[in-house]
Amino acid sequence: MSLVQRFTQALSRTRHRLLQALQDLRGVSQEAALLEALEEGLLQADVGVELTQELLQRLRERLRADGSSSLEELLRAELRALLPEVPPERFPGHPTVVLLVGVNGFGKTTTIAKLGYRWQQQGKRVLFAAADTYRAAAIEQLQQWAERLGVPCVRHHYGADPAAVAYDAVHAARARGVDVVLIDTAGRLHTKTPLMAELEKVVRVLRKVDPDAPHETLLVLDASIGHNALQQAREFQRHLPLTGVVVTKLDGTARGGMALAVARVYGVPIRYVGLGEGVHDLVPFDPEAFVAGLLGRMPAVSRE
Ligand SMILES: Nc1nc2c(ncn2[C@@H]2O[C@H](COP(=O)(O)OP(=O)(O)OP(=O)(O)O)[C@@H](O)[C@H]2O)c(=O)[nH]1
Ligand SMILES: [Mg+2]
Repeated sequence: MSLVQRFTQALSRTRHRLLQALQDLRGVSQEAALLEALEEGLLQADVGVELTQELLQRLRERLRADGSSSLEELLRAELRALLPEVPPERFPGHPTVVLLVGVNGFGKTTTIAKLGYRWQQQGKRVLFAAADTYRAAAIEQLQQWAERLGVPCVRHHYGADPAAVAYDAVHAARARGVDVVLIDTAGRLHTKTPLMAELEKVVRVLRKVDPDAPHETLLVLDASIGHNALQQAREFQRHLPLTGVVVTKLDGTARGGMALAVARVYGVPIRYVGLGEGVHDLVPFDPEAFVAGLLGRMPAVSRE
């Protein structure tokens, strides 16, 4: 399946919501009615109030300035312009250290398995670090993925300092000639030990081993929570040097429009997208394919 097909499939429910209002308008051709329907659709698809208003404002201006392009063409261009280019994967470290952070249940551990599989397929030697020492069964969950993939997994006991696990993992990786270390972290936001302080310490300790580590800090966001996920995860951005976002569970949700606001909120691009629970279900984010999947073949609407 091509990337466009995968995005088209994953975004079918979101697309349905976005286009429903326009579909209902078939035959109506007043610009105001079209824009109103589009506004409704964007809100339904969880693009968010702020960004929806901004998009509509820009569309109005462009419709005024450009008499020949269709609404669909202008909308495609505006949506595409919201999504920054995705930087290529790079592995500058020895080992390259990738830290995954995010609210609990959003998909960090599963994403580690998927990324581990992806990079293994590219011939890289991968190691997992079980630095979620907090949630019951978190270590076993990562260990199970590691066993399935045949990847070494550095683990301590529950309650251990996550920074110590990260530190040991990088040393073990060096000793074994591993290319990439993927660090799993806890996701709870409200407990006695502040998670952000704990994660900041992980970063500090990693930098003692390699001043450039972590080479990637990926924030994991759950698309099915929709726009709320952006608010819930804002703390991570304040405390950590994010380099990208992974949007999980895009499959099956009708809230995929939230992805459009991600770069705006965090100032970093979406790097990967999760489209299912298996190790194959991760694709690099592709702005063109995303917009193509989001809009599909829009119902024909005339401007006249
Ligand atoms: N459908 C679907 N399910 C996913 C995806 N990514 C993760 N999941 C599921 O979401 C659930 C939570 O995933 P985890 O990887 O355990 O999430 P986590 O962020 O590590 O959670 P904590 O360890 O509790 O902080 C699991 O049941 C996963 O199978 C995805 O892209 N699509
Ligand atoms: Mg986890």
